Amino acid sequence: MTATHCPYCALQCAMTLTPSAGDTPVEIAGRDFPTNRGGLCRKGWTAAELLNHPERLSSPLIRGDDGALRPASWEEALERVASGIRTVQDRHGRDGVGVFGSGGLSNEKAYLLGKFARVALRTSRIDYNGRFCMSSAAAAGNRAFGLDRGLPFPLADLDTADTVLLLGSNVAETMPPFVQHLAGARAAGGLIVVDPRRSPTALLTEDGAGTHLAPAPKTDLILLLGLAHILVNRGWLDDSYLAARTSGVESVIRSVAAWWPERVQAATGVPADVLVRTARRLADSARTGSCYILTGRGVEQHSDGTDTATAAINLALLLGLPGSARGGYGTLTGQGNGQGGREHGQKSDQLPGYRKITDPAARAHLATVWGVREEEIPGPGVPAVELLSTLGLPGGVHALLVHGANPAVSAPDAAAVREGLDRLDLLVVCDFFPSETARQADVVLPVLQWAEEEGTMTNLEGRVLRRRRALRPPEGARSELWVLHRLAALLGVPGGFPTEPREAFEELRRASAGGLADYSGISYELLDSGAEVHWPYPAGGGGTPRLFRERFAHPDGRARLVAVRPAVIPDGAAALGRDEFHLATGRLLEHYQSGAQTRRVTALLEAQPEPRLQIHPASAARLGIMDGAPVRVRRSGTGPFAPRLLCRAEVTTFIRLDTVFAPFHFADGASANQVTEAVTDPVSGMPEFKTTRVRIEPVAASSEGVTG
Ligand SMILES: Nc1nc2c(c(=O)[nH]1)N[C@H]1C(S)=C(S)[C@@H](COP(=O)(O)OP(=O)(O)OC[C@H]3O[C@@H](n4cnc5c(=O)[nH]c(N)nc54)[C@H](O)[C@@H]3O)O[C@H]1N2
Ligand SMILES: Nc1nc2c(c(=O)[nH]1)N[C@H]1C(S)=C(S)[C@@H](COP(=O)(O)OP(=O)(O)OC[C@H]3O[C@@H](n4cnc5c(=O)[nH]c(N)nc54)[C@H](O)[C@@H]3O)O[C@H]1N2
Ligand code: SF4
Ligand SMILES: [Mo]
Repeated sequence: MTATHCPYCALQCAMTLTPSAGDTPVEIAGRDFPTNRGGLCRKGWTAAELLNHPERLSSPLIRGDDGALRPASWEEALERVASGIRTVQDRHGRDGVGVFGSGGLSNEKAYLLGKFARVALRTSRIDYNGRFCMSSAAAAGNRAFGLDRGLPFPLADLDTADTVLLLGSNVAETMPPFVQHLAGARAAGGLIVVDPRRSPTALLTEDGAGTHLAPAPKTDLILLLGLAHILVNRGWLDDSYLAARTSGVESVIRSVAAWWPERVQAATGVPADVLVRTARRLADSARTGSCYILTGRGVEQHSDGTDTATAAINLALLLGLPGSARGGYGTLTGQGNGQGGREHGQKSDQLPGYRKITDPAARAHLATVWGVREEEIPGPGVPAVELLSTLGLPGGVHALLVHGANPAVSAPDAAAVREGLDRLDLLVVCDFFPSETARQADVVLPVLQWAEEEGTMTNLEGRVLRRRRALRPPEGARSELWVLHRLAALLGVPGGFPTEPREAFEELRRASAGGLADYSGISYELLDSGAEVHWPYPAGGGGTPRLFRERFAHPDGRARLVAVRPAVIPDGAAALGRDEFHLATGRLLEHYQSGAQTRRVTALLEAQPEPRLQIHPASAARLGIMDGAPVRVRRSGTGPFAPRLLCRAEVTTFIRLDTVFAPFHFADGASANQVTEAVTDPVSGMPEFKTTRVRIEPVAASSEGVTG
């Protein structure tokens, strides 16, 4: 029996794997752990089916002259990659090669991938799918606290909360075992869910358990300014905390002055009296109980996501919560290693230990650890959406290495990304399944799955944990560390790329030492001893389950309130043209991300075989759309040949009249990212997945099929 963790989301539910003689090589059982307490969701329970799946890649593939992918030896495939990289770099310079990483990679892989880009490829062009996921909340956290760790406290602290304000997060589907940590707040009637949909999480507020606020999409910033306005006006601020622990409060007080409740009601649709009641609840709880404010992708994946997360942090600071024993602010990290993945150097502007690549001291430290000259380390690159927009174009990237992402499905304006991937001289994809991105590749390299290798992950609480090997990998697949090691050697960098995860972790410890995300006191032995390990964990010190208790991470020790303002002030429904809707995209319980994994699990695909567009009955009736009927969704203002999302309608009262919702887990014409736009937040580079203006048409049954 092997004790490990789920391959999917950032809750990193603990599980045991027991060898099995049945259809799957192991049997999965939940294991007691602070985040899941033995519980697993449907994705976790069924994860073993992918280990011996018939579509599992077991040999490298190379695109032949006939245009088809054919099996090849590792030697031939790696030589093809290395020579392709050399050709592109000769022609276009070092930055002609790009790397696209992932918050799904273990800490060891993420670290060595960043090092591979900077030391073996010497390219600045590396970024990762976490840019789609955590970048706005990370930017806001860095700005306010001087440090970004999703939850600066253990998840179990939520258990004692009597009030939890959950903005743009649907944990009932995205992290089902999380819901048990909301039991206290629900029992106290204090779960407040902010979501334009009556999502399964919003339903948890029913029967006296709390309140559901359903603002128009992308009006959360105004909603938060409105709540802050009420706190200020009623004198419900924690003045002594603000004086002792923060700076910038005056400018925030001024900036919320104009957001009186009736004005906020007009912009968001949330009634003024509900706003006042919500503010009172937060203030009472912060004073006498325990109050948490949490954000998810619903408020972060907008072009103003950093400012919206900042407004949520400001609200928490006005209430005196961050770093106190009476509550806090946190963002719910998404991918399995979404936290660790953003600490070890996959970000275009970052070096390991959450260091800035422009900081001379950081560069000098890494130059020593890596045994290179400081000036050999490239400068900052460009964030993911920009990187993907340059594929195959002059001055852009002409070869791309993809590790742990499926941007052909998950990137905004995915059809344009697929065209860019086609323009590349060389696309190399490491995966264990023929994902949509892998299908476009010139070389596909089959790597190991979670239960076949050792490693560490860092969950949404900044808790570092061990992933353990329970199975022998299939013949033909190789570990990603081995791939990087071999490729580096072929590129003339024979040393410095260990193939053993433990050795990679030892180097990561040194690389992170002294950085914000300091792992230097953590070892495999420590993790295996069952110790609770939260970073920062400096050598010779201890871990940090609760951050900011004494001071924030800015040099003056204070948290910064930063005044933020909405860029555009929507005028209620008038912001939309006639027959226009806000398309919000997001998740279903059964599928994970681009669906590359979960669309291959029988029970999950049977439960959710295709996307459905949630639309309100009144809107559907106006457009002549019946429940279950095929519809075509197109971005407003696009021409007749622009990409469309084709799916069936799900007519439901659980959504606002002006909003429709589609999951993004499906491919090709059923991909929601056919319609989303590559618009990004100016601070973080986070794409706006959560609002696109669309028009919807019923599809005559005979004119076009609906794909699943
Ligand atoms: N089942 C499942 N679980 C997952 C994942 C998965 O793919 N599938 N992925 C993991 C990852 S990487 C992530 S990042 C997390 C994401 O976890 P969540 O953030 O919980 O997931 P989403 O469905 O993207 O968005 C949450 C909610 O935001 C709402 N929303 C949309 N627009 C707005 C808005 O303008 N304002 C507000 N207030 N709400 C809005 C949507 O209606 C939706 O219910 O989930 C993780 N867990
Ligand atoms: N419209 C819309 N689009 C979105 C979002 C949204 O809410 N709406 N959410 C965004 C968010 S938050 C995220 S996080 C992204 C994620 O989107 P993607 O980056 O596409 O994520 P996955 O589908 O998890 O893709 C992971 C791929 O890597 C493979 N893989 C898994 N583990 C490993 C590994 O260790 N090594 C290697 N080499 N491969 C591995 C899997 O088989 C899979 O093919 O999608 C974003 N896209
Ligand atoms: S909640 Fe996340 S970590 Fe837990 S079982 Fe489900 S997918 Fe896995
Ligand atoms: Mo994510």
